[in-house]
Amino acid sequence: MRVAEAVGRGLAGLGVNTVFGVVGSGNFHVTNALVAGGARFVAARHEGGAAVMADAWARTTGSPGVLTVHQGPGLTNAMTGIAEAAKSRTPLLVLAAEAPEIRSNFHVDVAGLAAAVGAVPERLYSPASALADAHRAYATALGRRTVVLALPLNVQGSACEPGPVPALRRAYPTAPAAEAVIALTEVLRGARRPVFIAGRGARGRTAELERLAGACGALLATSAVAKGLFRGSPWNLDVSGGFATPLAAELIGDADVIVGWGCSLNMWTTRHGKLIPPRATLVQVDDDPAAIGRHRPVHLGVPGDVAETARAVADALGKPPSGTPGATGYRSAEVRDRIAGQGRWRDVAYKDESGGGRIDPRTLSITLDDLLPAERTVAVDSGNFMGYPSMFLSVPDEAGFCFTQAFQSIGLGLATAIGAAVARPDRLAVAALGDGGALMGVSELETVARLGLPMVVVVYDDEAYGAEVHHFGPDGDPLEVVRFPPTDIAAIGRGFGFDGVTVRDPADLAPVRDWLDGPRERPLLIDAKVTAGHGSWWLEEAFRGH
Ligand SMILES: Cc1ncc(C[n+]2csc(CCOP(=O)(O)OP(=O)(O)O)c2C)c(N)n1
Ligand SMILES: [Mg+2]
Repeated sequence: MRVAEAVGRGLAGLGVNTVFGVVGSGNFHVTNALVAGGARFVAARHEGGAAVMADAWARTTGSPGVLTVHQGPGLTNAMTGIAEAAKSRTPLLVLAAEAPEIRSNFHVDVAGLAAAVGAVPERLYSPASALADAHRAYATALGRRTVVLALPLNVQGSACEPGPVPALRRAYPTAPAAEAVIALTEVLRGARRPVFIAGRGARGRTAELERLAGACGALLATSAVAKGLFRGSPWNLDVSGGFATPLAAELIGDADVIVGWGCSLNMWTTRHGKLIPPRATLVQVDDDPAAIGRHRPVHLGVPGDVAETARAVADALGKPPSGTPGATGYRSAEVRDRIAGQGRWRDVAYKDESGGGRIDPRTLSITLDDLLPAERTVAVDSGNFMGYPSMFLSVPDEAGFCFTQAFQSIGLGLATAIGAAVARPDRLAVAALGDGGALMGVSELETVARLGLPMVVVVYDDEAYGAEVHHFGPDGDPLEVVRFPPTDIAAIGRGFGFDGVTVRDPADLAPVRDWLDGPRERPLLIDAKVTAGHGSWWLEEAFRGH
């Protein structure tokens, strides 16, 4: 058997069941071997899309994503998606064919490219070691790393004897140190207004965090990537950071203890530190000790798995002695009523600026929130518009929001929705894009139609790179380079096999209701011509980091 086939079958034997990619000569055999081993291959139209689909699939399922690309341009096309995955610590294995001969037109420095964007370079070193090499690469990916495995063409084509697939050593959760548990218990026992901010490392650990939060009276918030984690709790403040509601910002700003759980507490989650009150005790719990204090100094760092730490501290807290403030903490009837009344962005009054053939993006988002089924997965691209869907569209849980924004690249939103849709076919995928990001990633509209995904693509179309318009417009700079003539994106959608609707007014959304009523045979593209009178406050915040 050739190495390419042995590696593909070996990976399928490790449980790889879904693979994204674009196939050329260098990854043809390994991809077919994965398929022969039982995996589903999802063909994208651009490797940038394929990489993001694999990333989003991994985020949504919790299992490592797998991407396969052709040598040279196949890998360079995928680099933006690989960078996003690496920055997000997505478990992702990239099978990158490699032309090892320097005189080959396809030759690039695969390991150098991987390292340059923070991915882990790996390699099939020889026919004899190939299976063990692939196995090691997959195990590294399982530990929440993005791994680029170079598959040199000469090694791929050599014969090898496939041995048995060794069992994977899974990374087990790390228990927190006893002293750290005592220290965090003391902090929470003395807390009067504790707030938990949960990040991606807390996904799937809602029950343990809610139990501990109940025991110490903490309010609950998440970073943007973990939106939905505390859905349904009366103490849920939703997202902390640029997307926080005025009420969430006020209550977090009044906290005396803030605990980040599997959350980096970066500039976005803390509004460049402004959301963290200077007198608050800041704690960070993370299973990666290197993540603790990386973005902000903390008073107490607890290396350990989120669920194990929350369980241990809840046990240690026990029943609070009666009359101690820790018994109710921040959870007063008044706070609960305020969250119930003002806890969502749609509860915040605004002046509808729709008119003149353009719809206010807030009105658009609120109307869609009412129309779309609750069982949805929302994926959001980058740009000035990005806060509207992120803030106004509710999601069923943390798997219902896929936010590939660590690299702040535009053009990833559609592929994100595709990867999430493949992972969760039971949910309606909603891709929220700007016109710039939509047209950058446009080739994957064909993938949506070909796969028969019942997706809704909403384009917040201001006929501009709105982020740049609003960033530089106030300074009086010329804006011709970031403005575009009107484009009929609904017609483009129809060309790819979508139903296409142009929306200039809330009444134009009636066909969306009809589409949702069924049979949803074709995906739906909504080209919403949105008002663009002013920029968004969350982007001003994000630009501070540039
Ligand atoms: C790949 C990439 N190129 C350029 C940028 C710079 N950029 C940030 S936002 C933006 C505009 C996006 O336009 P659009 O998708 O229409 O969203 P809008 O800002 O208009 O709401 C651009 C060009 C980027 N973030 N990523
Ligand atoms: Mg735009």
